[in-house]
Amino acid sequence: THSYTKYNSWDKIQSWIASVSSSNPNLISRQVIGNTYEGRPMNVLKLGKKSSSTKPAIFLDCGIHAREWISTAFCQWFVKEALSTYGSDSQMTSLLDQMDVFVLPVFNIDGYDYTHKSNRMWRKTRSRRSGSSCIGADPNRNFDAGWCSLGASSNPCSDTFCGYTPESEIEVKNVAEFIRRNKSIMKAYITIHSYSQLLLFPYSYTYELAADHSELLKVAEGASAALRSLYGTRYTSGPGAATIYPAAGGSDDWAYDLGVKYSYTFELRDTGRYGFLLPESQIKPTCEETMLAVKYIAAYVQKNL
Ligand code: 0X9
Ligand code: ZN
Ligand code: ZN
Repeated sequence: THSYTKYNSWDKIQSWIASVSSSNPNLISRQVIGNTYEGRPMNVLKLGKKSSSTKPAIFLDCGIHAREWISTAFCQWFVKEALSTYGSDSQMTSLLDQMDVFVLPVFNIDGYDYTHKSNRMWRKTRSRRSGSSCIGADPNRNFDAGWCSLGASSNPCSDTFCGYTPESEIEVKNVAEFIRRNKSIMKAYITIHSYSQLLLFPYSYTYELAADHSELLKVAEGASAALRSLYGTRYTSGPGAATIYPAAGGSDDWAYDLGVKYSYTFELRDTGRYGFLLPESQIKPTCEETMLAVKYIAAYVQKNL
């Protein structure tokens, strides 16, 4: 059975998606944005008070990389907290009254399922192409943002394989199409990864600073301070290229260049002791502190609509 403090299998997450999305029709609905390579439906949950007019929105995704299980746990936590604190937490209430939050609980479902059944350290998608026996591409190298120019590999066997063309991975195409279709309402893009305790923003495909660099940095530092206030967990903020490494084709850079100004990549706990194998006992504290950072960004976006 599904638990917010465990790493749930895809099957459990899938039935959770069905039940949570029918639990409160005034606050949550779901839509399928396409299927994965292996045919699994990609559900996006829309959180927000039902309204007759179209609301500005935030897009949040988890599980771009298969082995980063704490990421996937966070999206489930976010949905739970949104539903359970709407009406009592003034910030969540005001956020969901004014905006919609689109949550993609697992971006790379095929890969995630594979990490549960075969190889815990799998990162990429599970797509195949004739001519190579190697499987999958790195979804966070497959977006159309300086594609495959830097920090990505054109070798299909590499863990950072950029794919055969931008958006060659159907999961990337489905998300990109959804965000393009909803471009006029998308005010923020937040993507959750692990690990290293970083809050990154564009760019990663170049060392050049983004036009909105100082504002993005200011908001990231505010969000990191909010996160740290709970348990003292320290995060470093900065542009991807200079803060972690240069790497082209990422979703954050792509969303930013599309016009979604507040574009952030979280790298959750820890700093390497457990790495991708973060114990389940850390799910709750990690998610609770991360909520504060995500809510900080959301509040800033809301205030500046
Ligand atoms: O390399 C990545 O895709 C991310 N780190 S991870 O360890 N989770 O794989 C960092 C992504 C930063 N943003 C871009 N490179 N665009
Ligand atoms: Zn990642
Ligand atoms: Zn809570």
